Amino acid sequence: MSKVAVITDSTSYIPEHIRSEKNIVMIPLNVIFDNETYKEEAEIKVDDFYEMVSREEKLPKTSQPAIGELVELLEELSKNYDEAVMITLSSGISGTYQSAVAAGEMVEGITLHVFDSEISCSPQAFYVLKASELASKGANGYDIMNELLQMKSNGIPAYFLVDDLNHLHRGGRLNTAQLFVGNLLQIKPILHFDDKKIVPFEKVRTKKKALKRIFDLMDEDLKADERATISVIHAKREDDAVEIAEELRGKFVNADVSISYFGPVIGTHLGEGSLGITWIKE
Ligand code: MYR
Repeated sequence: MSKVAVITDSTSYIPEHIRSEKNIVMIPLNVIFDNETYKEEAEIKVDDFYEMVSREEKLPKTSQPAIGELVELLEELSKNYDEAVMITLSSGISGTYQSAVAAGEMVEGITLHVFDSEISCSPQAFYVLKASELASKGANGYDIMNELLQMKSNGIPAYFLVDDLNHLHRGGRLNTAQLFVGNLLQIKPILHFDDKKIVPFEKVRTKKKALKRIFDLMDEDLKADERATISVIHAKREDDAVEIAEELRGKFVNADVSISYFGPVIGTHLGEGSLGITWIKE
């Protein structure tokens, strides 16, 4: 039986205790404040990050893990595993996927399968948790990849809102035309991923209306008694996230509703105040 390691990059924001319980290996992306580089989740935690953003004059930048770190990780894993499945954030917003593929080609003694989640954060975590469940049951890398591809083709709805579109534009993850329309019409677009990239899903005028629209989309997709996993994601808006999660628990009585966060790397590009909702049917 092939022994398979499951690797995620840090942007799935799976809490440390769950990673260690489920034997999930994490490789961090970096945030850079004025030439000082921090590995998120390891050297800078989410609360310290938002505190630093409010203190520092210059806004932070981000970077993918260095190929050397990926190579080192794979060499280490090759001592105990035959294969590894690595689930990355979307290749349309980060070079992490490409670097992982390159690292996999450089290391002998372990076969690396790299899965492009085409998204990030909690929806990426859904794939990671599935991969770890399958690996623990003895599935090989190809079977795990096929299962993840099936999940992708079933679709994982995910919508998010930002207070200020300029963060996404400044980091090159939203094009100028989209920024212009949003700012000119003072619109708070509901954003989502299409073909690996961030695009407006619908143009709505207020955050309240945007949340109502996302709730409507959930009603169309999920029956009130359906079993599902729902995640409410926030960038330093815990009170809002708690309120939304409570409302969702009341609406979808058999759903497992939890709260996650936009950590340092994703928070750099979305900005404080962002909110997201994603769900997956059982
Ligand atoms: C890098 O420097 O390689 C990381 C770039 C990360 C870009 C993040 C853009 C925002 C992603 C939002 C995800 C929302 C998922 C619900």
